[in-house]
Amino acid sequence: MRVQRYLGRTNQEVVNKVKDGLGDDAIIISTRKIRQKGLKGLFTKPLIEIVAAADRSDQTSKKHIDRVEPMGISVNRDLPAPYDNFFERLVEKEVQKDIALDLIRQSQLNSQLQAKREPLTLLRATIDSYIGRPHPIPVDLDRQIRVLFIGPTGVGKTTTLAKLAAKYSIVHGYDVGLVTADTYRIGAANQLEIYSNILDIPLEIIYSPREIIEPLERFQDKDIIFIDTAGKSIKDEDQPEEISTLLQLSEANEIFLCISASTSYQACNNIIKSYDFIEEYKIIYTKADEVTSYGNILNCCYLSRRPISYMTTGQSVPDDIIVLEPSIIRDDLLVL
Ligand SMILES: Nc1nc2c(ncn2[C@@H]2O[C@H](COP(=O)(O)OP(=O)(O)OP(=O)(O)O)[C@@H](O)[C@H]2O)c(=O)[nH]1
Ligand SMILES: [Mg+2]
Repeated sequence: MRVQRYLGRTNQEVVNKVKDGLGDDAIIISTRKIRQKGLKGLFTKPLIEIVAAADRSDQTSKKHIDRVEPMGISVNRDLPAPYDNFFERLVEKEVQKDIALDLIRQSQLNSQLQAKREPLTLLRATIDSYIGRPHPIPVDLDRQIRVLFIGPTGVGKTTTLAKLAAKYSIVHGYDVGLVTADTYRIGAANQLEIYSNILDIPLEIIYSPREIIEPLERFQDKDIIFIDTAGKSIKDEDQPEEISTLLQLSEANEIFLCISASTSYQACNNIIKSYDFIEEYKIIYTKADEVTSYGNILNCCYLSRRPISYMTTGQSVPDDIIVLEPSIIRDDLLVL
């Protein structure tokens, strides 16, 4: 993938430069207006900057673009056909209006570059690029993996953990250990104990984040350790410190934030903000079987800018979990 930055006075001028530089198959990654620095900038029109990328399979050093940053522009909502219909459809599927517009504007810009492609094809590609590739736990493990589950109360953390623990132990044949740090709710540890007995996987219970050290020592020969945490309200002020301590002491290398697929735009915004203190995590969208469209998942992807991983589709352990390919969301949003 070759990535280039182009500047010009008008959109059309910059798009032409992109075409000349990267060819007709380039895709626009971001666009923004920039002002020149100093006094001169106050008296001159801002320039348009477009960053675009093109596949260059002949290149030895490839920069892998995993996901595209949304443009974050607001526009005139007077859209030409067929984009006006796409806009209506996305909004009907609960995509936030500003996000739907952003997607459409990005697709329109790309249509200036790739005139041969259908608008629907361009919109599909734009949605995919906003969602990004999924990052599930690797199947080929070459070292011990420690997987930590976090998220609001009742979203399905423990059930999702049990699904993945069952898959990695039964299907992939790995030696698995379970730790639960959830001793807040009566019966919480018991819930995981039941899975531990059924799956014949050992479980350790800890009563404070600092107690994680010993179970990890006992599990030092395990291939993969799943760590469950208590669901917390985003208003809980102790949460960042507790999770940070657990993260630090457990040296977790896979962190999954579970968010319900029905989470509204505003609620998702609040959740994402409350977990901002974590440098790297991936999102699992749970309870997808309980929603009629995946618009809120797209909203959340847009807001979080974090990688996606899995989607859970029911209560059954271990069956109701899939790797979340962007096409699953995109096809739902674009089907009438
Ligand atoms: N419909 C549906 N229900 C689910 C799914 N995943 C979990 N559940 C149900 O959601 C409820 C809560 O699941 P838990 O796994 O206990 O959720 P949790 O996030 O661990 O809850 P706390 O630990 O209390 O914060 C249970 O009744 C699960 O069976 C799913 O994908 N679809
Ligand atoms: Mg739980």
